[in-house]
Amino acid sequence: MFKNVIVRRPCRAMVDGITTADLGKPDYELALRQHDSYIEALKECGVEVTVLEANEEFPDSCFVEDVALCTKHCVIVTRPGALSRRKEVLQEDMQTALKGFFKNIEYIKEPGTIEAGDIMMVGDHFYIGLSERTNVDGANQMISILEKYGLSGSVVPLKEVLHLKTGLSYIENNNLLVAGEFVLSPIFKDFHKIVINEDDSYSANCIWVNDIVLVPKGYPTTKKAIESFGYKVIEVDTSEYRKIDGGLSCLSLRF
Ligand code: CIR
Repeated sequence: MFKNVIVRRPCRAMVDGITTADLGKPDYELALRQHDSYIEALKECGVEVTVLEANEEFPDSCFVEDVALCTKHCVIVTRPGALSRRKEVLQEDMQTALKGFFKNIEYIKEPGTIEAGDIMMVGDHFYIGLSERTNVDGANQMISILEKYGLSGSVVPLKEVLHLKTGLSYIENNNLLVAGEFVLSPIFKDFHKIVINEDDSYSANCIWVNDIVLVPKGYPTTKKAIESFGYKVIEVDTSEYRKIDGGLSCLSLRF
């Protein structure tokens, strides 16, 4: 169960966020309204939502998922691989929020890089994608820290996706949403897989919050497949975040 969520309001500079999507610039006003709906949906899942103010210094700073890994026993502050995002982890309000929730705070150090969008939690185990943002040193530091707290981690080399969770979401009860390069991967063979077809691959990024699954709006096949497993689904429109390669998981820290 999750009790808390941290989000950060998108800043105006989000329109210049890092992107490979080729879908045009986000509409800032619409992005704000979508963020409101995202927060409402999270509240429906029974969590307490901490909302940090927008920070114009960092265009991608609404994607708070990447700056920290929250576990049962500690929080690990990352070291983003994207240079324009590296100092996002130092934002004072984020540090203060994390310190308010966690007694144990750990940090990934140079030359390690890691963004927590590359990390998928399955119980006490954490799968870590090796990507353009997350290097071997960052992953190894993360695994050592996890082990110190009785948790474990393992690496997953990525080929195409930005982050591990761009193509994978664990929705508990051994159920895993999978798209693209992960569909046939032997690493995930023991999960019950819900395969997302190529055209809908954006919807492989969903979040489980206390037995409710948040699904991006506009993917009825994915929604039905998840509902058929007995989950309640809430759709949230993330069209403006998609334009800068972001999805549902990227927009929050859940713990
Ligand atoms: C970036 O490229 O860093 C942002 N435009 C998107 C970050 C998405 N975050 C995530 O998948 N956890």
